[in-house]
Amino acid sequence: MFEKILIANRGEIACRIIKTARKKGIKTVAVYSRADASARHVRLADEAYEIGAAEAADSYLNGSKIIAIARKSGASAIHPGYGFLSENEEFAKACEEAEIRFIGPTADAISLMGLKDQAKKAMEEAGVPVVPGYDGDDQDAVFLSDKADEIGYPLLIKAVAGGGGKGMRLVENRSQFSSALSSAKREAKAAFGNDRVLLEKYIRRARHIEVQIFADMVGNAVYLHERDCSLQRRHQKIIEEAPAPDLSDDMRFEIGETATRAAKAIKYRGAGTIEFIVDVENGLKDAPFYFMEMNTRLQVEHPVTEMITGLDLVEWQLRVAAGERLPLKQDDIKLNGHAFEARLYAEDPGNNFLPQTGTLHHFTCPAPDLNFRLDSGIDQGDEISIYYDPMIAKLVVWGQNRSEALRHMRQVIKNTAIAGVKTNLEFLYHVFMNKAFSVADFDTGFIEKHRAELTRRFDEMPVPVLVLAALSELMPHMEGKDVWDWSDGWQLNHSLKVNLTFTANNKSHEVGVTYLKDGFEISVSDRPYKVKLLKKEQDDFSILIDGRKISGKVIMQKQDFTVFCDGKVAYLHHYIPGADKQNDQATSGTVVTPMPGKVSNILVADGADVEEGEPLVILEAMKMEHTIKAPRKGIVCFNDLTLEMQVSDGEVLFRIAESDDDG
Ligand code: MV4
Repeated sequence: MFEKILIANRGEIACRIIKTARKKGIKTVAVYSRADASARHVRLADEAYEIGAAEAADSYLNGSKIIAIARKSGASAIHPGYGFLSENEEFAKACEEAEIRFIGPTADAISLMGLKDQAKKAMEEAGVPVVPGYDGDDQDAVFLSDKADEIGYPLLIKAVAGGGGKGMRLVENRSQFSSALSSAKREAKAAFGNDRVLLEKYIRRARHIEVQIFADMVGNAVYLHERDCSLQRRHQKIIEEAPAPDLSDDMRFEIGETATRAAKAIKYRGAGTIEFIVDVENGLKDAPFYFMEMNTRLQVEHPVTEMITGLDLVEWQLRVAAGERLPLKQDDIKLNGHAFEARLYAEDPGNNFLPQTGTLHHFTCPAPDLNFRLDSGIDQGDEISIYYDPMIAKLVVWGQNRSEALRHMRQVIKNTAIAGVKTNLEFLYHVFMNKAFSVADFDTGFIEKHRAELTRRFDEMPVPVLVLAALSELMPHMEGKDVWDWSDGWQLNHSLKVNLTFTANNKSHEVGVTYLKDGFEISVSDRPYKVKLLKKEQDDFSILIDGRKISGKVIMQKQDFTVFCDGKVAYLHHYIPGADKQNDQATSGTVVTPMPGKVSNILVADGADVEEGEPLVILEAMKMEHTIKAPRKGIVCFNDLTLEMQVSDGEVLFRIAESDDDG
C-alpha cells in the first residue's frame, strides 16, 4: 500500500479521499489554488501546496505542476477525484511515466471510453446492448440523412466527443434533420474541437440507471449494484438513489452482469460506472436497457452505493491501484436497504437556478449517524466563489427501505440550515415531498414536468415565517427584561407596539408586534394572531400561533434573515428607512447587477415607459442567462449601458424614473 498520496482535487471529494487515506494510515498531500488557501481540504491534509491562480486552468488542471509536487513531497500515487484531471488520458499517462501511480484506470481505457462511437463499438463487440443507430465513419450530410430515415424519427444526433448534452440535438422529423445536423456539428466543433456525430433512436421515456463496477489488475471484475440518477436538470444530477426503485431482481442481475462483462471486455481496472438508458415507455418491467456511456472515475454519487453495500469505494480504489486483488467476490457483495443522495447547491431555484456566490454565514445540519452522512468540502464561514462548482454538500441517507429513507431525508432537509447564499434546499424538500416521487413514479423528464410546483415561490409569504422573523428581531431587546420595563430605542413613543417591515422578492410585508403580559399579538397584513413563545435556543424557536405549534430557525445576518420553517426557506430583508442604502436604491428604481456578467440583450429602448416586472436586460453570468426585470413602473434610463458590456457585481444597470402620470 502507498505511504503517501497526493489528491489532485478540492472540495468535498478531496475531503472524502483524505478520510479514507487517514483510515488506512496513508499520509495525504493536498494541492490548492490561491482561492482555496484556507479551504477545508487544505485544513484536513497532512501537507498542502499552492499550485496557482483561482481559475482551474491555472491550478487544478495544471497536470505537470501537480506531478512535480507529487515527486517533491514523496507521494507515490495521485488520486484525481472527479472532474478536473480525472478523465484526462494525457495526465494518466504522464503520471505513469513519472512512476507515480494514477489512482484510476489506464490511459488507454480513458481514451477508449472518451469518444461515444468508439465506446459504443467496443460495447457492441462485448455483447452489451446499445441504442440502435448509426455510429460509423461516414459523416457526409446526405449519407447521414439517409441513415436517419432508416433509423426513423424521433432521433438524436450526438457529438461523439460530447458530454452533458453538448452537441446533442433531438430531431422530430426529416425536415429538421439537416439544420439540426449542422448546428450539432457547429456546437461540437466549438466545444470539443471534434465535429463527428452519431445518430440514435430517441427514447422518449427513460430512466438513467448506472452500474458501479470494480476491476483489479489481474482480470477480476464485479458490480456493486446500480444507482438511479434519473432526477437531473439540464444534465446536472440532483438526486440519486440506490438501488433503482422497482427494478426486479432478474433485471438487477442482468444489468449488473452486463456491466461486469463490459468492464472485463476492455480489461478495465479500478472504479468505473456503466451508464444505461432504460426505455420505460411500457413500464420498467422487462424494459430494454442500452449502454449509454462509461465514466472512468469515481462518481459524485458513489456514497449511495457505499450506504447499501457497506463498502468504502475509495478504499477499494486505493487497494486496486496498489496492486491488490478485489477484496470481495460477486456473491459476497450485499445489497442492504435503500439510500438517497441530495446535492445541495448554492443556486437560486426561484431565479432559473442561477449559481450564487458569497459567504456561508451559517451551515448546520443533523449530526451524522447510521442513517445520515454528510459529505461536504465547506464549513460555516467559508466562501462560495465563482470559480468552481456551486455544490455545497451532499446529504446522504439510508433506510431499511425506500419509504424509510425518504422519511429520513425529509427530516434531514428540515433540520438543515444554510444562510449567506441562496440554496436549492427548499427545492430538494419539494422533491422529497412530491407524491409521484414518493412512489417512484418518475423518469428523466420529472424535474421539467414538475418544475412549476418544485420551484414555486411564496405567492403569499407564510405567516409563521414573518412571525418568526419578527420575534427573532425583537428578542435580543427583550431578553432579561421585565415585559413592562423596557427603555430601548426601538420602543416607539413608549408604546408597546413595534412595526417592522420585511421585504422579499420585491414585495414588502408589514408586521406589527404588540407585547402582552403573556405573549404577543402579532399582526400580519392587518390580521392579528395570538403568539406565545414556548422555547428559544439560540436560533431555534418553538412558538404557538393561535394555538398551533410551529417550530423554526432564523439566521440573522445584519438586516438579512433566512427563515427555515417546515421545509420552507425564506429570504427576508428587514427594511429600515434611511439606514438601508441598497433597499432605498431598489425602491428608488436603481437596479444593480446581481453578479458579474455580460449584457447579452437589452429588450427595450432607452426612455421606454415600462411596467413593473417587465424584462429589460438579459445578463449572461456563469454560463446562464439571467433576466433583469423592472422593479417598478416608470421610465427606464440605461445611461451608458451597451450590448456585450461586462458588468461587475453591484454595478448600476439602469434606473427607473417615475413617469409623469405618477405625479
Ligand atoms: C438519450 C436520450 C434518449 N434517447 N439517448 C442525455 C445526456 C447524455 N448523457 C445522453 N442523454 C440522453 N440520451 C437516446 N438515444 C435521453 C437522454 C437524456 C437524459 C439521459 C439521462 C438522464 C437525463 C436525461 C435528460 C435528457 C435527455
